[in-house]
Amino acid sequence: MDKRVLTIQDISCVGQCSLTVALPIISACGIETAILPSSVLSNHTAKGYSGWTFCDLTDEMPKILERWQKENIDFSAFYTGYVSKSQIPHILDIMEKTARPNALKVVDPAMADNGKLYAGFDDDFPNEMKKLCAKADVLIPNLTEASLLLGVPYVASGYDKTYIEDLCRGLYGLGAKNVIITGVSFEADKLGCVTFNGKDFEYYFTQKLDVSMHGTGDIYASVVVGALCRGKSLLEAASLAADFVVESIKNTLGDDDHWYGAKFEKAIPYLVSRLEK
Ligand code: PXL
Repeated sequence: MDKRVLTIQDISCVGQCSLTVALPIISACGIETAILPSSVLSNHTAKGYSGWTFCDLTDEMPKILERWQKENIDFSAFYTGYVSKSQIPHILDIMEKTARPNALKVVDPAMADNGKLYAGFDDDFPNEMKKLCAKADVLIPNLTEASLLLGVPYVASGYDKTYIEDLCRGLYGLGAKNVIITGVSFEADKLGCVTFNGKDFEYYFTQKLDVSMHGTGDIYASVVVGALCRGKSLLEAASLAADFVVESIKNTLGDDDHWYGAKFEKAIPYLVSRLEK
């Protein structure tokens, strides 16, 4: 039977993040992708737009689950992103009731960046998110999310390997079987990630481009999901995702009209060719 991923995150109608990124990327990896929208927003809530609409879809979750159970619909992998606090118990229920044997659970605790929670998330959100992280086969936080989950101060730069590896151990201690922390940088011109499986740490770095683009965390996690479903190892998936984000950013640089996200679409042929290798 072919694999089928369920991804649970918001639809930001415009802005190249969450489902408008996950669906095309995982599909381009050759994997059937089902969606459960957690909310519908006119656009993302990050810097640039002056406001947004927000429609919460929590109440739909148990109704959709009930239908899926009647239809015997099940999934070989789950990938969760931007969700609200009240949805976490529903998501745990959905994972429990619709998982095929050995289903993969990838959790991006999408809630914060650059030292701050996203607009609309309260200070208690990381505590609730920990419950989802505890079930993750692969947990993919950025440095801000890692420090919020562990209740330790966020350090923007100047940290060392001990700091990063302690974060990994802490996240593993929450229950996640594997951890990928993104946005790790020890040298001014290099940016990358670390993977930890409870035993070994592995690092992968790319050139650091001097820009921060919205949605790159979602692009990264989507490639990890697609690559893992294609049988790649954790480090292969983590490094392909990093390279794909760099390609997407390079396609966007210099276009001042395109401030709201990264042009990942133009890098899809690169992704597909790397997956064939
Ligand atoms: O990329 C994470 C994300 C997802 N969805 C919405 C967001 C953000 C980040 O700001 O605003 C609606």
